Amino acid sequence: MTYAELKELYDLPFFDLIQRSRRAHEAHWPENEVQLCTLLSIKTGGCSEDCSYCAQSARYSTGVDAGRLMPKDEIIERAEFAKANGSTRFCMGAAWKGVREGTKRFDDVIEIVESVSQLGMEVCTTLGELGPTEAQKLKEAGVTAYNHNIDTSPDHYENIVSTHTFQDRLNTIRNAQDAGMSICSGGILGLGENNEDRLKMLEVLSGFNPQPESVPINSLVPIPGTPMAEQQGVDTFDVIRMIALARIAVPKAKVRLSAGRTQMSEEMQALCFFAGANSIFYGDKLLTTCNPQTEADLNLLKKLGLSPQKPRPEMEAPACENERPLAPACS
Ligand code: SAM
Ligand code: DTB
Ligand code: SF4
Repeated sequence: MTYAELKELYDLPFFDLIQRSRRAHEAHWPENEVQLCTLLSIKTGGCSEDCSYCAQSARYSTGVDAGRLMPKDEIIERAEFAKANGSTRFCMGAAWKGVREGTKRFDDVIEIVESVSQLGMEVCTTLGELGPTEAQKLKEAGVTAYNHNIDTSPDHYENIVSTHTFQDRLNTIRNAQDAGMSICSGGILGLGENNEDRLKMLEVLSGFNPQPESVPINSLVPIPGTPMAEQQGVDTFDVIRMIALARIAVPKAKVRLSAGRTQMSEEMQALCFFAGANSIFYGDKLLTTCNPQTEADLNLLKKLGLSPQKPRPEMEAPACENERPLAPACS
């Protein structure tokens, strides 16, 4: 969808917008299901990048120490626990600029993915930049989806990160798609962006070919010590509008209500589900920050008559729909 189309929808009265997104939601996701995804930080902190929102950048004093890659056995144990608790996707995150073939770190990750992929959950990784070879190897090892967020608009990106570019993010996404992995890509609300930036972010996401399999919408968790520590929270209705727009712009994607849920009321989350969210991170920790307790999440789903989505471990990447380019080039 173009910026102009998104803007027209954004300017609708709130109820008109969520009525439209509800229709798109029901057309593609009639089952009243919510996907439960468990996140695990397999390598925490000490990252060379300067993403100004991130607790794990070595540039800021956030109290998050640099750790080593978690041993495989421990990761498998956590993945089995996640599966036993109803998660159908296991997402492993590493605080790296990226991974390179021929390094011990990459060989270790490949071994971990091979083992986790035997457990019958969708396997997602988020390891930073990938080249074509790394993407191919991860796909062969069993990664179903690669998470790489564009985070904000092309124009605003340089205000939040200086150690890599928006185009670098697009290149990794292209490499992951070319290797046959599904893409999980979304962004963060509350990075000092304006409405235009938010809509331009969605324009880029909806222009991917194929479109992302999932779109995480994170609300900034302000981390003391980072340049974003004092950012104002985003208005509740703006978050819901973005969920609604994501549902309309990328109708077949899972729209994941991601970071920031501990600050959201049950009523707000219910409106997000109504407007088109159908996935959450499940488990009491995200990467370094808190997430709602699992029991609270299960209770909320029950109260709303929603059920956890059934597993689809064989998930294939969506096919390209035509010869459109990946996304508008950065200017
Ligand atoms: N290093 C990898 C990367 O940059 O893609 C993977 C890990 S990174 C922490 C994954 C994503 O988490 C970021 O792209 C960002 O969208 C989200 N994130 C990180 N810190 C956050 C925060 N404080 N609040 C909200 N979302 C955050
Ligand atoms: C995504 O979009 N959000 C998740 C996951 N992908 C990797 C990460 C949220 C991190 C929130 C801050 C923290 O826990 O450090
Ligand atoms: Fe590193 Fe990813 Fe955090 Fe950026 S978002 S500092 S790349 S871990």
